[in-house]
Amino acid sequence: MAEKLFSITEPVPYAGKGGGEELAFRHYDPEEVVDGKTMAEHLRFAVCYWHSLCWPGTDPFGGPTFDRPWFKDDSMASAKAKADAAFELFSLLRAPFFCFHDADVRPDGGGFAQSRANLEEMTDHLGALMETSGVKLLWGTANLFTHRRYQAGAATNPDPEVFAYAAATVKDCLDATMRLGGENYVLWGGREGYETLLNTDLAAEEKQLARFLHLVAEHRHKIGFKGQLLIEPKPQEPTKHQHDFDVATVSGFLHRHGLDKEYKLNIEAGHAFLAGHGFEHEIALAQSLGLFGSIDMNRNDLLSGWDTDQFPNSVAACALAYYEILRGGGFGAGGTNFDAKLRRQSIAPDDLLHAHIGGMDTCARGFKLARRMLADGRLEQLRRERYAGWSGELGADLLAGRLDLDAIAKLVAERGLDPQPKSGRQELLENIFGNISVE
Ligand code: XLS
Ligand code: NI
Ligand code: NI
Repeated sequence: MAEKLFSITEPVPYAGKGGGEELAFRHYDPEEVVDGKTMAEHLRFAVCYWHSLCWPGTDPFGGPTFDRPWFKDDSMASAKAKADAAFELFSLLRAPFFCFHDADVRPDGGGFAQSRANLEEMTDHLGALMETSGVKLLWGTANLFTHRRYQAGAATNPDPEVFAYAAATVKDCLDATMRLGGENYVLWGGREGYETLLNTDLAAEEKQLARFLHLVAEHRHKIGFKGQLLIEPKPQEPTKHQHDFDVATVSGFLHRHGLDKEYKLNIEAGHAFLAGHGFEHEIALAQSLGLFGSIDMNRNDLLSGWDTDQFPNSVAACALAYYEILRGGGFGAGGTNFDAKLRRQSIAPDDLLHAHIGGMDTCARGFKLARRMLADGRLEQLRRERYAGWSGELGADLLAGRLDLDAIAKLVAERGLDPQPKSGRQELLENIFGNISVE
């Protein structure tokens, strides 16, 4: 390694609460065994390549603020230096996984053939780094939104040549993900939406997007990729309306097009908020629809109203999210990806360590709180009691369709039903949540 980027060379230690060191975990001990699995196995943390290694600190008003050695040019040598630094970061953080887009890891070759060759060479390089470090790939994905060819979308572009270019790019990325043993493949339709309905054919775009997703699913079966295919919903930004608006919208789309057995969802905290939902709502809905896959654990600044991609810092918010994940049985192939970036004044490489350590500690505390909420049992008990009537005779008859409207009307009249409202006990439930402590 050419230059020393970080101030430490040994992996971040677990110092426990009150530990003196700054670059140490206080709550996340990757090796701690909880319910028969290590915390690393429960949480399945992933560091994202794009925000941590590629984003230079730009915002809509200002240029780069970060100065990293590999920013000097877009050569293969710089791409390899960036990859080496990436794996140094993953290893220092003891992160079991990482995630990447093609465009994060390879220089743009100026055309399809050269970009593909660059990706292949970088896939070998990443494979070697994974081998020596033991870091695994949570998911790969294709960047179908940065290049100007995608200004009007990829799959939903009015020009079929753009669709074809995007499809060819996804093929290469899925192949690369499989070669690297990726456990998931994500599709985030960054520009699959519109700015104005005046130039948009919604029905045509829906058909195109469905065809695209079928192509990816067919290719996955053809090459025998065993990982999960995931769609990441987001309602807006960069466009004003996105086809993959939220969990409910994507679920409807998948069912309409016979894709519900092929795809699950990667749910991002900030995107849920932009769609007007709580993160835990999106997770719970995906769980109930059998579509839950993985999470991007990055929050928004709720005052600024856009996708600020910040590291999580609320134990309560993380607990509510992990509670829904645990209620559904925990992660399968998914994990906790930090699709999160530093603030643009945090220009020191060590800030990347502080950010992830804080995020991992917060998640670990949230996870432990969620576990205690489940183990405590009162919340689940009160929920069960609230619906208990449905396990009785009337509930069973109604659900099984044994009564039509005439029969129901007759029954209500004959029995003189006069149902009385009951308390939803929200404050009691919130107090129970508030009184269960992390330790
Ligand atoms: C953008 C998305 C993106 C995906 C991967 O808002 O969150 O980063 O996670 O393409
Ligand atoms: Ni996002
Ligand atoms: Ni994301």
